[in-house]
Amino acid sequence: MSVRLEREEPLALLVLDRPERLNALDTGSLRTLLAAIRELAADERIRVVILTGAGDRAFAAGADIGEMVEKSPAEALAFAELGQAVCRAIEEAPQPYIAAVNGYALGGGCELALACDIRLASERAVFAQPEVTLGIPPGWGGSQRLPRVVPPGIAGELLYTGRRVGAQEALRIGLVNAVYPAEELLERARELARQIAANGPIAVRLTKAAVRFGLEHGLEAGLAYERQLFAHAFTTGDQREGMRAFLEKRRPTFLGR
Ligand code: DAK
Repeated sequence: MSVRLEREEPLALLVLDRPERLNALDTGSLRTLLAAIRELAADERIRVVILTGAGDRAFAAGADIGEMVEKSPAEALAFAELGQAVCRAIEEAPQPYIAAVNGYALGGGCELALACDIRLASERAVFAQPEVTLGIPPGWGGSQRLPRVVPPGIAGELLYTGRRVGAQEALRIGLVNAVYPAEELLERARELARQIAANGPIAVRLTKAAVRFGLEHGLEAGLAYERQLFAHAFTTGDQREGMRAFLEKRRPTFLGR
């Protein structure tokens, strides 16, 4: 099994599980991952997803170089489409995704983490887009998402050199939100996920949709979309419950409708 799906409702963990290859992503892993992301997207009981790597060495050491080496251009296109579809499915999923990066996140591994909404790192995390050192450009969105996550000049330097970035540098450039000792990483990710999951589930989904839409379509379109989603929230019981609970000085009980 190259990808494990573990349900801890209201959370789910997706674990890249091919430690003997440092969780390198081959076609089989990508297909399994895509199916799991789609399954979770349809499951309203799951409010937040944590994506991490099995073992203590890697999140994912990239696309599987052994599989890629002899690909024809047409096969390379199909492989890029599959990797991009996985990253897009994470962005389009209703749940926020937290990448818990516990070691190498190289190439496609870094690109997967970039597609997540939030990145947490262990002290051992190492990020890079080393594609140019292999004679290829990034193929799963690194050239597009890295400059949207860190300043474009920093992204350019990392993309053109393939240089590796350790956890502290990743924190400094805004590539990750926080760095924790390796043994604490998953629990810290769960804590953050539970904090998100305690909020109104519809509100969190609408907020992710608004953030993603605005990043892709610009401020004016994003604001128009935001106000529609805001108005939509007033058709839900959760809006009444959240506001009444505040006025009545009690904790809200959100039902997700
Ligand atoms: N693919 C396949 N196998 C990998 C791998 C990878 N990316 N990374 C590691 N492995 C394998 C190693 O070959 C080794 O296998 P055995 O020799 O034991 O059979 C095993 O995992 C353990 O790795 P090492 O022995 O090398 O461990 P070290 O601690 O010495 O080094 C390392 C760890 C992560 C620094 C090193 O393994 C390494 O440099 N790995 C390659 C990292 C890398 O360059 N990753 C980026 C891959 S490129 C596109 C589609 C996709 C992409 C781009 C374009 N299109 C179709 C357009 C994406 C590209 C990438 O992700």
